Amino acid sequence: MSKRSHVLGIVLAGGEGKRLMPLTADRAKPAVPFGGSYRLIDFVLSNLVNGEIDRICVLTQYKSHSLDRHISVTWRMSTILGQYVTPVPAQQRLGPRWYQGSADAIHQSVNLIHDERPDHVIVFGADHVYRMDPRQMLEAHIASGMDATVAGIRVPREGASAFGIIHTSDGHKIDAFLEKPADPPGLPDDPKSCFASMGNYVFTADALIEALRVDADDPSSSHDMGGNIIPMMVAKGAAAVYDFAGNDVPGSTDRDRGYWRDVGTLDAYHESHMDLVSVVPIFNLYNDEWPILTSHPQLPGAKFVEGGHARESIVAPGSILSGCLVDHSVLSPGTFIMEGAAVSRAVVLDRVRVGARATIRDAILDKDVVVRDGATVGVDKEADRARGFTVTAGGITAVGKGTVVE
Ligand code: ADQ
Repeated sequence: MSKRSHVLGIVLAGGEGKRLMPLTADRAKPAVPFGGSYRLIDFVLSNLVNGEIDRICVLTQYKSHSLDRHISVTWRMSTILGQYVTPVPAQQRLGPRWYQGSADAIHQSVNLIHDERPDHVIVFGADHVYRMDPRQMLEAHIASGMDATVAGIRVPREGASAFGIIHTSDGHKIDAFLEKPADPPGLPDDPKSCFASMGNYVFTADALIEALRVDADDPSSSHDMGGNIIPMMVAKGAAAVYDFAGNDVPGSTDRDRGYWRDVGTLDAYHESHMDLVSVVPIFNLYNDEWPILTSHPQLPGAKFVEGGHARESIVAPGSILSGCLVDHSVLSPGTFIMEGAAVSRAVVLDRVRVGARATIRDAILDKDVVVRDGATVGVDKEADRARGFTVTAGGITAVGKGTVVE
């Protein structure tokens, strides 16, 4: 058996994604569309599959219908070759309850690890936009001899309380791990930055199984990977950090090497779309040495008529831009925009209709939104709120699926 068959990939895809409402009103966060043609989960699955990790269980839970369908349709691999990507819904194997936290999700699915008998288990989150070669982290883990390795990245201290914060004095062994501390300590060499956990882990399989068992018996635990399992392993002196800055993905540009975004909020979601459309993109989707994979709908190419044009934008197939101007925007498949409409800094999901002379600015329009002729979104934030749209702290207006904007 080849070495890679001893690794099992587990993708945690059961998060609710409350802060992405209304995009997560009826789909799980990892199923949220991204970048015109993708779903968020395509990034982690592409990283694993490009890195030859090809036995992958995706643990799903909330509103998982569109996620399950996407995984089954897009990512089903060859069982003959022993490759698979399987959605595993919450099974209530250990009683009539849903998963409590991410560690409980793995514990309830521990039979998958027993069945596969891997030496190592790679546990990655499903909510991030990035490229990463997991083999490089796996090699570092094996070389360290530790039970667990946590991927870490420097992030600005402001906002770092959303993350697990890693303290290491030798750049290798984790001395302390604080899950989402209110006031995260800065780094000695850069007080304005923190070393954050990316929520991506590599475990020695036996050590993970044992830690999950101990955690399951602890009534005071919230059964969370970042909150409980990693701190338990750190306390044993058995956890190392893997510095993401050293991960070298084939075909990366100087600009996008080390790019990683947690798109957990609407502002972060909008901002990371803007990273795609700049002339020299901060995140480059056009890297064919490490492709971001998905299935594309059977649609004709985008069409531009009556002087309709787009600049610094991604326009997905099946779209028609008629006599309008689209600027710094990402349009998903089947977007129709009519004469005289102006769309700027917008993220538009599938099959949206924007009527003649409408104005869309700093906005996210979910699937099947219809903007009537002459209507506006994002121009008057008070009016947006009054109409029941979500307006973020960063001034982005989000309009929920199927809304008709008069
Ligand atoms: P969060 O992302 O806030 O922090 P969590 O909500 O547990 O942690 O989500 C982690 C991953 O697990 C996500 O992909 C989510 O979809 C999934 N998930 C959550 N609950 C689940 C459940 N019950 N069943 C299955 N999957 C579930 C984590 C770490 C931090 C780290 C950040 C980085 O805890 O330490 O800094 O990720 O974004």
